[in-house]
Amino acid sequence: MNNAEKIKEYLNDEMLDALAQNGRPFQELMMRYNCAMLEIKTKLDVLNNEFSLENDRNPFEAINCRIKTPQSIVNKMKRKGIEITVENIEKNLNDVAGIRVICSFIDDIYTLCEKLCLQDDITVVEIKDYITKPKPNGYRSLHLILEIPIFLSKEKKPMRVEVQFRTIAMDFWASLEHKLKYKKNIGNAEEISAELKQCAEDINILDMKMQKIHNKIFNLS
Ligand code: 0O2
Repeated sequence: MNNAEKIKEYLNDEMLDALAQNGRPFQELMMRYNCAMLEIKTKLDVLNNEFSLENDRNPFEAINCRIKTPQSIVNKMKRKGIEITVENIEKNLNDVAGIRVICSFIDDIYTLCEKLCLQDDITVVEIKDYITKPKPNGYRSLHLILEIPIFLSKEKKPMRVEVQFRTIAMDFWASLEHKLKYKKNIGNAEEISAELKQCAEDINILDMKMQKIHNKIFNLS
């Protein structure tokens, strides 16, 4: 089975023919996203190491990396009404390579974000601060779209990676809310959305209280 056939079998969607017929360019694009994601992940690991040594604690609870699945890429392109080609994926999607950083405290999120954005091989394409300005459903996270060059054997390519920073509590909330988004035929969806929104407010209060207690313990302002 060649690459195009493998992709076609896995994808099982007529809209994916274009990608399947372009098996090799699609694989190359995913390889480039993977390399960019590894570079940013290494930078975050370095910051985590340095911060841990200086402050005697890890600012990150977890770092998770993922490359968007072909099916999820196609769903998003369809949602945005974009023709599905390899070129259009690179041009229009910012979150094919994604890193989620889970922190204990909100202040750590902003400290680490600043340190990452100041690195001179990184270009900050966009910052969406859904912590200061939550989404109407209550979603909170700090999203960065970063561009980083990857050095291949014959060329240097700038690639985009989305980094999402959130607290443990925000992550707990987002994973439950994500289930509501993708579950079909929920009779009481409105009631659940209202409950989730209230939970998001409660979580925010909790995150701020935990930050204050932490600051008191360590005599931080
Ligand atoms: P999935 O299935 O999680 O991958 P834009 O870049 O402005 O065209 P986009 O991509 O929606 O629009 O940007 P945004 O708002 O930064 O969202 C990017 C990702 O953040 C989403 O990817 C989700 O993973 C997450 N996210 C954003 N809003 C919500 C929300 O309300 N609830 C939850 N649980 N997650 C959210 P995808 O591809 O939309 O979804």
